[in-house]
Amino acid sequence: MKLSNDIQVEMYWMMLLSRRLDERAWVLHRQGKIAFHISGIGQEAAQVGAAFALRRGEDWVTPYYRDLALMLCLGYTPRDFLLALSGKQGEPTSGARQMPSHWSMRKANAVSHSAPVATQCPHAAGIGLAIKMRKEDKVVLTTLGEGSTSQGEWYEAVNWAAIHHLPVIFMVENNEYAISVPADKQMAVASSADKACGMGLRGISVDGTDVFSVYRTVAEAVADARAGKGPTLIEARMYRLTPHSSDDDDRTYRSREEVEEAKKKDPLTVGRRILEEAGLLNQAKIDEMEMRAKEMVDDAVKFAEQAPYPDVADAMFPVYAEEVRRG
Ligand SMILES: Cc1ncc(C[n+]2csc(CCOP(=O)(O)OP(=O)(O)O)c2C)c(N)n1
Ligand SMILES: [Mg+2]
Repeated sequence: MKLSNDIQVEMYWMMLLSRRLDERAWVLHRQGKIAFHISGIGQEAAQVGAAFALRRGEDWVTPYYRDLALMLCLGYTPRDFLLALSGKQGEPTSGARQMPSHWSMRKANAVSHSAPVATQCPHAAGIGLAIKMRKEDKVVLTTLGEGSTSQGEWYEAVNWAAIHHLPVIFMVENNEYAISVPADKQMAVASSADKACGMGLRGISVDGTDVFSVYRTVAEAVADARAGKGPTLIEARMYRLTPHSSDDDDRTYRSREEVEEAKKKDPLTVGRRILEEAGLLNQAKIDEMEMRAKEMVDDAVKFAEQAPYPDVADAMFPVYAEEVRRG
């Protein structure tokens, strides 16, 4: 479970790349070049920490819409993301039919989710059951927001996974809001992890702004799942630093002071401090990473700009397809 120095720096890099890509999506939206963006800014540490605790490509993931950093760790590329944002041909998750950020990736065992929140959780429980029945050495990670833990699907999935000791990790990315609804109007307990005791599984709350704390917590849950000890519910605490989506104005329900205060616990700042104190990161290295990220984001934007839109005739596939074409 000990992370090498190189891996620790790589984890910071993944957070940084995700952040710069996400920021560019906001710019493109405000320029009128893309129609919609839903952001993962502020949630990168939880996503990268969790991804690095998996055997990527072997384990299964049923993610949710904020998981850009998680998906990048699984092999999704900036070009893939820009194709999705632009609705262009070649977009790998659905050929540009889905909304952006409804991730899926066959080679990464990442399963697409639908727009109703928490529906990815029963999928995870089902995959967990299949893994158990086939006696495979695999686990499933599913993620969701704290607001989504009010959903029936979530309770059903967690209950089922707990009863049958399924190898599932439920990671709640508690960013304090469900659009305009604050967490204390969503649940009467202080943490979504407290809900675990009513369903008979372990519940752990972790600082979701510290990539390494999340890594350790998820790695332990993964080890338990592989050892047949069943599921774990993890709540990663963080703050949604942007509005809910490009169509939301968060000034109507929270103060600027509150948002500014939360920026002190920006996952990039937290990660940078830890790595600098360990002597693993310095300004020169960060400058190099920033340059690399900018090049990759610029390249992705150009690539998507030049890509054609999907063929109109393709709109009927796969709804009316006679054969299943595999992408
Ligand atoms: C069943 C359902 N109800 C309402 C919505 C509209 N909706 C989309 S995202 C969202 C907020 C979810 O909040 P949370 O689970 O905390 O995730 P976050 O967006 O904060 O990451 C809502 C209400 C939906 N997609 N599905
Ligand atoms: Mg939320």
